[in-house]
Amino acid sequence: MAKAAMKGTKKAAAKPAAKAKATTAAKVSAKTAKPAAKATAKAAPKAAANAAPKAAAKAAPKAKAKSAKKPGLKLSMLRPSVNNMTVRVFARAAGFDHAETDAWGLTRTPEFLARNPAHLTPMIEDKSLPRGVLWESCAIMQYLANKYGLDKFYPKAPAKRAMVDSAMFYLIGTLYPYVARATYPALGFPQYAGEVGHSDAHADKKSEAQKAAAAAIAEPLEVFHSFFRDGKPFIGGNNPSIADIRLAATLEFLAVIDYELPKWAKDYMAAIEKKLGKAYAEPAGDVRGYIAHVKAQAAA
Ligand SMILES: N[C@@H](CCC(=O)N[C@@H](CS)C(=O)NCC(=O)O)C(=O)O
Repeated sequence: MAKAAMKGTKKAAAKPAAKAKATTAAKVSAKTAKPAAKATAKAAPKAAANAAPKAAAKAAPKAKAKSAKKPGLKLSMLRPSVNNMTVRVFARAAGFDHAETDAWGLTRTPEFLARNPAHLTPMIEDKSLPRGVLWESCAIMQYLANKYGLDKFYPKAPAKRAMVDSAMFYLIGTLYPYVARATYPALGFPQYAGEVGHSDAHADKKSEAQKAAAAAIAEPLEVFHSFFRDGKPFIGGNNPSIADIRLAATLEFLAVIDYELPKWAKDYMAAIEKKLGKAYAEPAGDVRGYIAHVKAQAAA
């Protein structure tokens, strides 16, 4: 979404601190904090990631003091966005020591554009990346899961990983455009160029297009349930994968149009929130706060 469309919405969704430190200690820190692991995640990420502490200890005995350090992460984000919510949830659930910078009003500044010509958030900064930054929520989660060996969120086995990848590509390429067309008008976000909602068409035509998009959501939704979950609690099995985080966050937007989610989807979202706790609830609160704000405005 473009920043212009989000003007006046910041207060509703924003929390007082522009920079937030994640407090959740999770998998990453647990792995790197093992007493016998003398290598830091930075110095020997694979060793730390694969929990091969003894080998790592021999390889890098001097790094002991740093072993309890959680990986740092610089994340630029916008609070009302579910694309951003996805990475914010993941960063908390995976236990990164991350600093969030609210990019409100900054995405089109020359400084931001020089680093990220797509002007999109979420964006992470990481010196080991060829261009120093990375955007696209799914690519960010894949990269961080690869780098730190977060197999719980992104399985290593090629077949299992392929299902997670397929679910995420399907979401970004098929479900999300429907969700955007159905919800962006109500959220006050601009529609994509070339679409009815973005054109000078009569309001009736725009409303028709919005309704058609909302009606189209049911099919991919059912595919996530019957094909990707396939009787399991989550796409990832017994634990939410990065595809589950991406899906649950996306579905949050549907509340703005009072979309009647099937029971399984409501239960699924509740199960993710229960499993991830504050890691999910906190970023979700920003999106929900924004939705409550636009709904209150529409009702006034
Ligand atoms: N497919 C991308 C979408 C990212 C996106 O649309 N970001 C919007 C917020 S929802 C943004 O940063 N807009 C700011 C701008 O365009 O200036 C993802 O999943 O990360």
